[in-house]
Amino acid sequence: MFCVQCEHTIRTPVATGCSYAMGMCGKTSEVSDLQDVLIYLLQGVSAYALKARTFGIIDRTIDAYVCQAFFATLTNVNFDSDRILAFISEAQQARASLKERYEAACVAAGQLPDLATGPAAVELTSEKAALLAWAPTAAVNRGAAEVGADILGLRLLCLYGLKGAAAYMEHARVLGEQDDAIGAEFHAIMAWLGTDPSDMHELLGCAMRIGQMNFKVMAMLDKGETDTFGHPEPVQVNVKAVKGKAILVSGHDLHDLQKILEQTAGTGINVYTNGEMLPAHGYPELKKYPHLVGNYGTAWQNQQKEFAAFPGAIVMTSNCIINPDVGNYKDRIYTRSIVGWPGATHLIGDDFSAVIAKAQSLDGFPYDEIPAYTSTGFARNALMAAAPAVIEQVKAGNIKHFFLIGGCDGDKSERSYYTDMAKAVPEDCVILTLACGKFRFNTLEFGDINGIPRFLDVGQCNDAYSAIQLAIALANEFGCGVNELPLSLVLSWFEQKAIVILLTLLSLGIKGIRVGPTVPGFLTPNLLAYLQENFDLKLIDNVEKDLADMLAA
Ligand code: SF4
Ligand code: SF3
Repeated sequence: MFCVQCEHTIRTPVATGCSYAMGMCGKTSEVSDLQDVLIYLLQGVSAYALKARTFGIIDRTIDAYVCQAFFATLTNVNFDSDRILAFISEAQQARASLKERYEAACVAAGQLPDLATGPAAVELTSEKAALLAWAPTAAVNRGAAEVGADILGLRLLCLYGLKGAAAYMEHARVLGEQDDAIGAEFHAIMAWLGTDPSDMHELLGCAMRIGQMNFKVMAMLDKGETDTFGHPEPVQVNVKAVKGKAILVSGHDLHDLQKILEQTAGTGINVYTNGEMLPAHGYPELKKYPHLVGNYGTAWQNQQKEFAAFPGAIVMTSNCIINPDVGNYKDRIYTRSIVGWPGATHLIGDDFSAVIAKAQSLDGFPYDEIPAYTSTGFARNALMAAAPAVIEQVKAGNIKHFFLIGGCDGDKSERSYYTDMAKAVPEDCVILTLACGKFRFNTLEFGDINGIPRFLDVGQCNDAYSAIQLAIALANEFGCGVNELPLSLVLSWFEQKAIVILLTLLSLGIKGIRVGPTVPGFLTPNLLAYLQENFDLKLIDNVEKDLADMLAA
């Protein structure tokens, strides 16, 4: 196995990357190798999806499938080799189906089909042992010795960024949003990466192209969420337990939460959000359910302790799942969509009766805890509504600076930087946040500046789209560029959704972003130097120094 896609990757003085029997996340070498084969085959599916498009043949089911299967290979999503094997089989069928239609169209047009090579041509069995024996050919670091670490690093930057975008495409599709132009762009990039490109400039261009594509994907997802559930509104969310039977819903998929709320109405079961599901409380079509009682727990790395203590059923709608055997709750955690853990019940379709029955059979919370609150719901519309008042306060000199402190959480001790930074932000500054990194500071008291809250939770990681919209609106109002605003971005990364958001921000020309807690393992010193030179990308240092630098800028 070789995997270097997340911040947890194994780093030794001699090598970086998880390359032994198991990754730091608990992904076995078997699952990792099968995921490599899957990605390789998906690149072949994309190659044929692209060729088929030249004849106007678009298969939206296959377009969706490629993103779903690719999403299954993100960090902390699917640890079940049987499920990855099933994706591999489907990839082979999808590629064969597109190939057949493409070749038939070529015959009809009197053309010779293009010669298929690499991932488009490889013929594999569906037998696990044979796939595992062949997997080194598909390894994500294939050819590293010939091309060198910089080119490999760029290939991985593109592959992992595209993976993040595929995840958001799937989140949007679940809400009825699919765009054929974005699909074509996705397949073009995916197929091109399957050709093992080795031109530095083309790869750098590809990384920016992925960032730009993902901006459109985030806009599409924003549309799906707001069309379906309304625009988020600022709301206080109880983070303490309420007496009664309970279901906990984690991950990013609001559609699943809605179905669970519908099906639990009138049952007496209370529904809680966890992790990236917290912003759901702001959406009118979700917050209208009185039995959506609050948020339980914090970010993914605390799951084994928090889920073990949760006296109800748990649903994982997307990333991040970690080993439920630690904490002994595998019999009451349910996976959805692309998520998988061997032995955990996987639910297909919109029927959550098994989850409800499980919650009914468990004790639930024995008493009400004294409520405590966090806030969320400051997405695009709420921010825009507040913009005139914010601008007034900026012009009056009452708001001096904006900080976007957000991104993924994780368990490295260096991540206390983000809590310390939030605490150190001066009282005349506003903090925007998003994604699961916010749990480090979202129950602190930040107060307000003449009625404007100093702490604004924009939403999930993909709601970076809302933060970008606010930045553009402020820049327009002040007649400057986004880089000239008194706005500093301090981001934390863990997995591939964060990588694609970073690429999006860079592709929009946003400079001076600080990232941490560590440099991605696939970025070489040369690549880091390139990003520092061209985008003024900075690594987090110490809070005092960074804060002084940001305020001075
Ligand atoms: Fe290692 Fe992260 Fe890959 Fe897991 S996802 S194997 S921790 S690099
Ligand atoms: Fe967190 Fe996994 Fe990335 Fe959507 S839930 S941000 S780490």
